[in-house]
Amino acid sequence: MNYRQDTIAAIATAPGTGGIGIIRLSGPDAEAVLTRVFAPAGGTKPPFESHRMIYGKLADGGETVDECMAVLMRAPRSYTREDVAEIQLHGGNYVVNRALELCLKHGARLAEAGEFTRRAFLNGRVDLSRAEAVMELIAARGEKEHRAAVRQLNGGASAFIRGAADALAGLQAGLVACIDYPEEISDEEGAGALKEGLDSLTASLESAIDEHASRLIHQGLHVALIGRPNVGKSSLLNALLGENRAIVTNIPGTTRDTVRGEMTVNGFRVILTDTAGIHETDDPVEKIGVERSEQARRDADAEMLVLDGSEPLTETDAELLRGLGPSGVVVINKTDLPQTLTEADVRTIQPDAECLTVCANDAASLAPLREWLESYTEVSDQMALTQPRHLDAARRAVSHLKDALRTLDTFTPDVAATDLQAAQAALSEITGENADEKLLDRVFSTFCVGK
Ligand SMILES: Nc1nc2c(ncn2[C@@H]2O[C@H](COP(=O)(O)OP(=O)(O)OP(=O)(O)O)[C@@H](O)[C@H]2O)c(=O)[nH]1
Ligand SMILES: [Mg+2]
Repeated sequence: MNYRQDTIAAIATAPGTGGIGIIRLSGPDAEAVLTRVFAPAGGTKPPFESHRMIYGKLADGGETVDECMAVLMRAPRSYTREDVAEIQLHGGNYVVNRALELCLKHGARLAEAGEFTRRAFLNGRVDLSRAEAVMELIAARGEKEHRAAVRQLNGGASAFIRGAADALAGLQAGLVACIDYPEEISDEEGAGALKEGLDSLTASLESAIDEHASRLIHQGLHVALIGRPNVGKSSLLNALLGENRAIVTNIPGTTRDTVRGEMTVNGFRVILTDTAGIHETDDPVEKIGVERSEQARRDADAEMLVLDGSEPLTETDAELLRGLGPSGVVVINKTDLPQTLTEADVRTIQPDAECLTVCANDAASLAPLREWLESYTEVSDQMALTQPRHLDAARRAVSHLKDALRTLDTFTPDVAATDLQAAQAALSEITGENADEKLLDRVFSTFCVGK
């Protein structure tokens, strides 16, 4: 999409019926379009006073469409730094869509996804990382997602990347001096200082790439409850969620398909997946259920392997224990019954596994399980780079910096210069400096229309 100087319009509020619905216009004709569709009450005449809400009527020819409020925000004191008008209507589907049609009929063009924010970016109001933060803020479902978005919106990631880009520019200048004045700076001496600088820049970027926080923010923590039939997986799911999500009976094989539930831990979403008990079966439906359990186990970030403390360890238990990864926890359930399975049995197969004992019928006994989930959702308060696109660009920058370090070892500074340029290009993708249309299309296509 090419950036155009025309006037765009869109419904800025969510679809459906609400208290109010807002139409937003941006561009050189925002005021002209507003004047054509909106008649202020009390004799107010255009030109409208900037940033002042006025009451009036939205009219299509002689027909009143709605009584509404309108505000004009003259450039550059607006979201897009262009003239922006907003019309606040009664939030019915019909009224809002009719108002939009009216604006389109009177000279505006329907905005594309993210086009208002794209204009804010192109007019230099926000950099790309801050523009993306607007969308992250809208999408935030929990406290931590919200906090990360606000940090990004306040320029946290941008400031960090600009600092890194400045440091890199300094290193590039040093390298150019090495190339241009080889007689003044011996290669070895120059390369030594450069390498130190590259090392510290690489380390600072690597420590800012927070994969774990990024995944927690964008996907939440996915935990699968795994075990043979009747050990109490569904009971544990229900107890952790505090609701009767999955069916519980004393009949083995009660859960036949995966059942999901969400809870919040440390401000992050935790998605628990209860699964069908894993066992050998010829029943075709049960077979599919067991396959789904195994798939859920593979897809999850972490696994709760549930065992029944009131029964001896079975071959299926042992096999599941052998397959337990480092992100798994063993949960010995039914501790209210006489115990025939102990932690020592688990240790014979998985000597280092974390092992918790609980009783699904006793909420207080689940505290260690909740603590385990909490430890999994701990992140640094800084959360420097968490946006997937930023992580990808920062990772590429790090890889180019490492290439440069290797080339410096072979005293080929001109090759290193190319690596540093590539690193600089990757960093500037984050803030959007010199961003090409393709990158902007990719970023803004994820936005909603009207933002
Ligand atoms: N005494 C006692 N019974 C429990 C406990 N947890 C679960 N149960 C009982 O064990 C039986 C099986 O529980 P479920 O939660 O359905 O077990 P499941 O692992 O989901 O079983 P499937 O869906 O068949 O794989 C039910 O009768 C539960 O009431 C517990 O901690 N103590
Ligand atoms: Mg079950």
